[in-house]
Amino acid sequence: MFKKVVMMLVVLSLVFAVAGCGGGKQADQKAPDQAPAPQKYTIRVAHSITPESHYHKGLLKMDELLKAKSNGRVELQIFHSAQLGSERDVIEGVSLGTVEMTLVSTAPLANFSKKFMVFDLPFIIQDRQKAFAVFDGPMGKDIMSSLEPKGIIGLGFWENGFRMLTNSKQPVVNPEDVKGLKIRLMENPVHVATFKHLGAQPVPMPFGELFTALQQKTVDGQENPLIIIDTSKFYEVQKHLALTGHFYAPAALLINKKYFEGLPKDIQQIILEAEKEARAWERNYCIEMENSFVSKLEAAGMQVTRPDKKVWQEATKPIYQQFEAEIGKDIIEALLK
Ligand code: EAX
Repeated sequence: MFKKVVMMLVVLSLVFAVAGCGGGKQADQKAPDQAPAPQKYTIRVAHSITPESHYHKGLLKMDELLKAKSNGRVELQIFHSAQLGSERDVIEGVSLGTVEMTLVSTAPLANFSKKFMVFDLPFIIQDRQKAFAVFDGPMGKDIMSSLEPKGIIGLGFWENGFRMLTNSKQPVVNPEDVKGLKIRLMENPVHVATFKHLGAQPVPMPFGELFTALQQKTVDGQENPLIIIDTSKFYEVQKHLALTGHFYAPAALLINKKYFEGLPKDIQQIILEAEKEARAWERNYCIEMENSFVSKLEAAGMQVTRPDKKVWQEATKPIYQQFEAEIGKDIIEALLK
């Protein structure tokens, strides 16, 4: 209830902010007999995870780059921890223009463009460097551009990471071990079908509700990259960690199309350059941090298992057939290559 009220207040204040200053732009302060002060641009960007997360650090980097490249004229205002709503809510917000920008997992984007679903297939991405080349190449551009009819420009694919399974009930080694477990998943049809196929009880839920659901045991487990299991303190409420890496979640940095296209060309250019550099920075940050988490999470009390990925890959293969028609065989094959 309290959260809802806070969210409504934030939304209301955003509505006034938009009404007052044209969607994040600030009006010129002209003094007589003086050249007009250069216009400033404050881009509001929302994400779901903590200020300690890779998303937040990457966005802070982008803010720094924007300021440096624009002599302080362009900056980000970052809203973390789902302050502006769930990933689905903020994607809708960017589509409508009530918030300018968001950084989200691509999984909930499947509800806006089915093309993103190809990334959600189990084990389709196992080598992230190859995946980065796909994301930054024609296939990535094509998939991102499928959001344009919704009023969204996809600026780039950042990293969320390889997803690992945690739960409070039992060690997980083989796919059978998830039978009957209530697992929170992102709101994504491929993810839900995968865990249903394995015999788990999938519970799609926004990230903002997850910690409490784990704490109150409304769900037994969840799956997320190690960096999130660590920075969101899931080790406090989950005993077992299985290094499954069953899905790879890219993240997408999205901006409202009308807002972006309404900006002066030089400002657009600065945003594109800063995004590209911040994207590379954030990907590297994730890779550099990655190796430190297993021992850190063990020290925090988690019991870690190392499942055989080949066994899981075999067990989840039928999901490819299940979604082949919807995603397109050619797209799946292109990504597998
Ligand atoms: O995008 O919902 C999730 O589990 C995501 O990994 C998280 O919100 C970051």
